[in-house]
Amino acid sequence: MRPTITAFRDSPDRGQGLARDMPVRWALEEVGQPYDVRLVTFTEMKAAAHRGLQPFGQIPSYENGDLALFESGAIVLQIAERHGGLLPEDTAARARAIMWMFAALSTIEPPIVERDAAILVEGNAPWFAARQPLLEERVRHRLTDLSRALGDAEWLGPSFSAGDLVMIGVLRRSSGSGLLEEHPNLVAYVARGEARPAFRRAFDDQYAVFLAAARREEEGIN
Ligand code: GTB
Repeated sequence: MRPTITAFRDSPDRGQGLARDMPVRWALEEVGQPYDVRLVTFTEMKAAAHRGLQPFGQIPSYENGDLALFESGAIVLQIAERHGGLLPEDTAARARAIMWMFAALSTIEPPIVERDAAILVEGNAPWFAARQPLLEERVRHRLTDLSRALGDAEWLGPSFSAGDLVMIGVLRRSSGSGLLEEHPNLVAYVARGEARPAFRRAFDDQYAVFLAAARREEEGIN
């Protein structure tokens, strides 16, 4: 059975691989599972048919036979549990890899997203300049602790796992902000993830979607 995922037809990240179909694509590539992608417009995402799969009208969703899932973290976990290679066999090591997936999504990502959102939507607000250092400090605090936890290790556990895949996906959102760059070990960690052939294949596939969208834009086609 070949799973189908959904992704933006016109991604606002313009090919940077920051939308959340990216960790799902990457996980599928890591385990060698071919998949189909259904591209959706913003209008389609908010329609009842898509909300039947993703109640919040967002991407990604995942369908495989009778199973339909949303939430990129849950989808990556499902892929990792269904196939070998992304979670250790040892029970305790497996639990720790899953713990890092949660840490990425519930401890590291929220301050990163909050800062990004403020830059995007509050840039002209009178409180923006006063609030920005606070938001930056929250990100810095988390990245400093993560940097210490990673230390000189290659990955968060004994070998690359779904925990690293999700964590690197989250950290990529901070690349170029100057905050990630305060921690050379995190920059190198992200680069190691990005150098994996499975990451490259996933990135190139989502980039091809961006190129098609850019071509349509150039030709004035919706
Ligand atoms: N918790 C959910 C998950 O992990 O699956 C969150 C899903 C989600 O945020 N999806 C976003 C979405 O569908 C796209 S990825 N948004 C449309 C909406 O809510 O109406 C988030 C995202 C969007 C854009 C960029 N970017 O431009 O850089 C990066 C990430």
